[in-house]
Amino acid sequence: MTEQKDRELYHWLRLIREFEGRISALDKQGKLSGGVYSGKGQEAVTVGFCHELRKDDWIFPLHRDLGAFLVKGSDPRRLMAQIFGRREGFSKGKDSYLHGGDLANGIFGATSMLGATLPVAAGMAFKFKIRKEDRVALAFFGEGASSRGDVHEAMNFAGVHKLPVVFVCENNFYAYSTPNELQFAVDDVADRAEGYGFKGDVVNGNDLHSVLKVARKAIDRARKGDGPTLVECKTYRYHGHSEHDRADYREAEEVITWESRDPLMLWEVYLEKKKYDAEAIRRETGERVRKIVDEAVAFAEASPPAEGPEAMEDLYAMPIDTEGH
Ligand SMILES: Cc1ncc(C[n+]2csc(CCOP(=O)(O)OP(=O)(O)O)c2C)c(N)n1
Repeated sequence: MTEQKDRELYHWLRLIREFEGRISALDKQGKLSGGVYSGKGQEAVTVGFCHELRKDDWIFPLHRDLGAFLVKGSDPRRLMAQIFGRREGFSKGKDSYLHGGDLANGIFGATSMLGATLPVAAGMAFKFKIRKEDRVALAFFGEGASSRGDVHEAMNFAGVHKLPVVFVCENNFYAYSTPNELQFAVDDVADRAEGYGFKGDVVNGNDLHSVLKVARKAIDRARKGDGPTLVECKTYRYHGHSEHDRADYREAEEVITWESRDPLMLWEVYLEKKKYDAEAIRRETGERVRKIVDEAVAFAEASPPAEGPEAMEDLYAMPIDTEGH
């Protein structure tokens, strides 16, 4: 890869970390309403997959995939306004982070029912196939969500129709406090792909190089019409399930072990080994992402909340007028 590309990928990793770090701090200051679900530690997954997508592809992120919005092209200022629940956010002040999609950038909003977006992703991929468009739908979900019936239906349907969809399981070892051994009886979630008639891959989700390689293959396969892939990324969330969860169900050693596999640190080692001026890249990137996040917070804080009557807007689709009226 070129130095420019290596720097660009580092920029995304750092921007997500800075953005989420700021949200955690704002939450502690009582400035946000609604839950905050930090993906700190999982950045290489969203960067690796979203970086390989085209603008006209669609993603279906869940509660811990805020980074996917940034890499797929959302304006950081509008994303922050969404998190503040302000009028300039995607939901125009009617919701916090969780359910806001950014339709102009091909990002479908999450639903509270985990896994319920996967059949929608399969449906969108079905549309692409019917229209003979070489576009891809990509759905993120946790290993906890993988136990839902919707997930089975989506994968089965996608396998039968060989749809251009990529299913990305972020296995961070805990669904809230439920560990893997109480979640599924197979070795890997990816083992299930065989039962649906398509390929399953397991990848180190903290190593951006590995994620990029698998992501490219899965996305190319979908785009070429060779059907779905289930990719399981083994990764770890440093924070608790949400900011109020101290995550006492984990051993300190386990957390430390994973922090020593930090995706940003690994990429910094790579930049050094490539003999770039890693120190300068680190400094310049840090300054740039801090500025982006400062501006996003200032924009969000200046954005007004919605007025009462606006609560009734955008609730229903306009009826389709078949009579030409
Ligand atoms: C169907 C459903 N069951 C339970 C919940 C409550 N809940 C929200 S997040 C969560 C943990 C999900 O774990 P996982 O899917 O592994 O994703 P992670 O939070 O680890 O990223 C639970 C149980 C929910 N939102 N939807």
